[in-house]
Amino acid sequence: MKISMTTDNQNTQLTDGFHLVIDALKANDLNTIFGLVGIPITDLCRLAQAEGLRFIGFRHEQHAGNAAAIAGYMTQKPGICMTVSAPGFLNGLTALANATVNCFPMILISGSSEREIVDLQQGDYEEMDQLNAAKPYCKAAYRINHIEDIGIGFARAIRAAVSGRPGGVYLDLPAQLLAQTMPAEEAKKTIFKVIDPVPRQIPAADAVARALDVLKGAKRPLILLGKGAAYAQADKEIRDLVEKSGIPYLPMSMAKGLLPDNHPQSASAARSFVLAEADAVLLIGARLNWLLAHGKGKTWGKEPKKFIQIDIQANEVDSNVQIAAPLIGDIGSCVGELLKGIASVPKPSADWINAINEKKDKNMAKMAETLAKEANPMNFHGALRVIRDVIKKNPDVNLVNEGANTLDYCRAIVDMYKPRKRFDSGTWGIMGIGMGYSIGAAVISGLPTVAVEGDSAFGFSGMELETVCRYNLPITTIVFNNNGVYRGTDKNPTGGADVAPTVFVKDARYDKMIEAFGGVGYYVTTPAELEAALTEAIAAGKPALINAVIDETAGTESGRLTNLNPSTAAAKK
Ligand code: ADP
Ligand code: TZD
Repeated sequence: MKISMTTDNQNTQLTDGFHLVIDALKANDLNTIFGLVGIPITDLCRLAQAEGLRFIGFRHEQHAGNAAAIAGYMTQKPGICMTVSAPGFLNGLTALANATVNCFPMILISGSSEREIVDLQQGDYEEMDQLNAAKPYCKAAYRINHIEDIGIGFARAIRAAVSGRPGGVYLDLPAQLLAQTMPAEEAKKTIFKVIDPVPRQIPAADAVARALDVLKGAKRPLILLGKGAAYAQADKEIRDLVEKSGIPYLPMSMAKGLLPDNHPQSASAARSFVLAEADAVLLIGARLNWLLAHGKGKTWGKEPKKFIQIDIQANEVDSNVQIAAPLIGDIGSCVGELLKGIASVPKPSADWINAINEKKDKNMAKMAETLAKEANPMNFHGALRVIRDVIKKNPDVNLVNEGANTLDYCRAIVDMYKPRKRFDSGTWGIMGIGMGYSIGAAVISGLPTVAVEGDSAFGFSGMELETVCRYNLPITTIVFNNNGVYRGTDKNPTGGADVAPTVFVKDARYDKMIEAFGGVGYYVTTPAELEAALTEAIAAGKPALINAVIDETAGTESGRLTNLNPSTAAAKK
């Protein structure tokens, strides 16, 4: 602990809130802060850097928050985002809410104004009741009012973020707290490392037996891996369970690569078939939300399914349909227990496996044909074919992905080979995670990162290119430029001067944006040019942006989610 001052009339050495906040972070190995400075946290950020923490400064708090969230997902430690009061806090709150919805652990730490003035609404600089504003959008929200509570306050925030179902935590630091002082020796005793912040949660033996019974009775079993399974870092246990059981599996988007996508048991290429035909489904860290059609309806076929659900959150069970065998605990422990009994489960029948393989072969041949077509101008498939090939040669690359068509096609076409390498719009289908997730992933892993971005999606966080360049991060952003949201062809039906709601400036030169900050820009119009640029950019390990010109007629409205658009009678005319 750094001693900051002494009192006048005695020799007691004092410390202050600034130092103790840094000490609490350091004691818990929270060594990276993603943030944006201003009153009252500027000195806190300076001091953090001086004390050896890494401070990554952003241009907008939402992206700092997204970087913290993805850092949390990658490390199982809460990612730290630091902001100023009211507007800075609110900018960060979107990221905190998104982290919570996605079950990523993070702590949003915001400075706040004078409580007395805020509570009487007397009009302080950046006045806001942040604690109450945060509460509905995160897992827990705390304020530390007294310097001697800083250690405990951080312990509560850390535990709330990472234990049980991970999520976002808000921590309010009033400006006054930072300036409070106390004797340094006493202060030392208040700061500590949280013991066992993610305790193992072992499932009950009868629940394990019930799950095994469902598997034993299944004729057409399926394993569904969600991003909870990727988060859990139980990679070996999960792989063993899949391989020893012989059960085909489907990875959800961010679980791609948990087992390599070219694994023979992957049923990705027969997704619709297995969801409709399976009679028993083992969910591992995946919720039956909209991304899985709520576990019912046409997607899930005619026959009723028996679900086994492994999750840490007991009340997730039965959220949409009845779960035959809930298995509550941490994924590592639950899968470990299932493994002990898996030898007693008969292998899936040859009929089931053959039917899946037949479907896979057919669908893969069809996809190969589509991908092989040389469309001019370049379309999504042509561009993604070469990205798929480059990622295959560089399996350590982190892949960030958002957009509509850009997201849906990329998820389907680009294979992943290692766990926790794919980061995307996730549970909310949010746009704007691109640069934040890329910066977080690159900073945490030190590895090359490629962001595959729709041109609309990119716009939400585009200014963070400056951040990418400032920290000289190995991030290559590929903008799929089709001149608009979904596509660039809509017309204003009135013939007026304003373009249609979905349309952008034609042939915008996003590649010039990164040049303004010293990065390398590429302008490509063919798959061959894209492949060359991407290969070069990854090898260089420096900030780059590839403006990939895509046929503006190629996209469909909302990508694969066209059916979620409410339609008006007028639109049907
Ligand atoms: P996907 O979008 O990939 O389907 P979801 O985000 O819907 O995945 O589901 C993730 C689930 O994983 C959540 O219900 C969460 O509670 C659960 N989860 C996260 N970490 C763990 C863990 N360590 N052990 C058990 N369950 C976990
Ligand atoms: N705002 C936020 C925060 N999230 C959203 N999901 C949207 C708006 C709505 N939206 C989508 O769902 S996808 C998308 C928007 C604006 C962008 C699609 O256009 P794109 O991708 O250029 O990024 P494609 O590949 O051209 O379709």
